[in-house]
Amino acid sequence: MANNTAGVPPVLLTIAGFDPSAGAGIAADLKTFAAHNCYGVAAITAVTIQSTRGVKGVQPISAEVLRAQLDELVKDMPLAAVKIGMLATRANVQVVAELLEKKKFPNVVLDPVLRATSGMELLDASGVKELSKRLLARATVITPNIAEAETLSGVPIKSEDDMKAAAEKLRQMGARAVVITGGELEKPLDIFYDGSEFTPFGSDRVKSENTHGTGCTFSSAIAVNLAFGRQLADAVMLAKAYVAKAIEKGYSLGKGKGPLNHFYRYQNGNMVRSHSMHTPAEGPVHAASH
Ligand code: PXL
Repeated sequence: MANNTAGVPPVLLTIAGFDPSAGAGIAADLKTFAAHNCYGVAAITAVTIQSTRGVKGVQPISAEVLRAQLDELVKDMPLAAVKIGMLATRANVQVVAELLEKKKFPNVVLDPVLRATSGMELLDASGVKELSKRLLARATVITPNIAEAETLSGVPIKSEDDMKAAAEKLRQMGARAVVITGGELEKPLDIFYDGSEFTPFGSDRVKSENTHGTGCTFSSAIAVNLAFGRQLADAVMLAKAYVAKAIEKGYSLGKGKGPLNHFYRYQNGNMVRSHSMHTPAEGPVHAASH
C-alpha cells in the first residue's frame, strides 16, 4: 500500500520530563500537539514520581541518553517547532544548548521550568545559571511564571509594573520575547513583551481546580501556533484561549489537581460520544441506539 504522504502534519518536538499521571510534561505536550492536528515527538529529560497531588520525586535522565534521543530524532525528520520544558540538570541544559547552537530551528519555545507548584526542584541550581547563559537567547519566546521570572531576572514581582520590569530584564539578558504568566494572581494577568511594547493579556479566573499541566500546555500551544506560521503575539493569544477552555473542561480525577481536557474541541458534537470505545469515524461496533 502506498504511504500517505499527502496529509503529513507539522512535526513538533518536546524536550521535557515525564509525569506518570499524564497531566504535565511530555504527555501534556503531546496531547496539545495532537489536539491541534500536529504530530508530536518527545525526548525525555527526567522521570518524575507524581500524581494529581504533586511531584514526589525526580529521576533525571543522563545527558548521554538525552543527547542520543535528540540526535536520532533530528536526523530523521524536520521539526516545525521545538518546545523545551523541564530539563532537571545542568548537563541536560548543555545538551539542549548544543542542539540549538547546531540546528537552527525555526520556532523554539522555552518554558523555563524550575520548580513544581508543589515545591519540588525540577532544575538544579547550576542548571538555572546555565539556562540563563545559554538557552534564553536561543528561544523565540520564553514563558516563565511569576516565580520563574523572579528567579531568572532577580526582580521581585508584586505588581504589573514589576512584571514589566522583569520582562525588560529578561530581554536584556538575551531573551527575544517573553510571556510572564500570572495565572495564579487574584486577577489573572499575562504580560507579553517582545522589546517593542508590553501587551497585557488579562482574563477572568476560570473556576476549576483542574489546572495540572497548565504551563506545559500553554507553551506547547504557542509552539503549535508558531509551527502553523502565526505571528508570535497571535500565537500567544490563541494559546491562552485554548488553555482557558481546556482548564474549564478539565477532568476532576485523582485526589489533587486534575488534568486539563486537551480534546474539548472534539467532544462537543458527534466526534466522540460518552465513553464508547469507537468514534463514528471508526465505524460503529454496535448498531447505533440513538
Ligand atoms: O509545570 C512544570 C512541570 C513541567 N514538567 C514536568 C512537571 C512539571 C510540574 O510538576 O512534572 C514533568
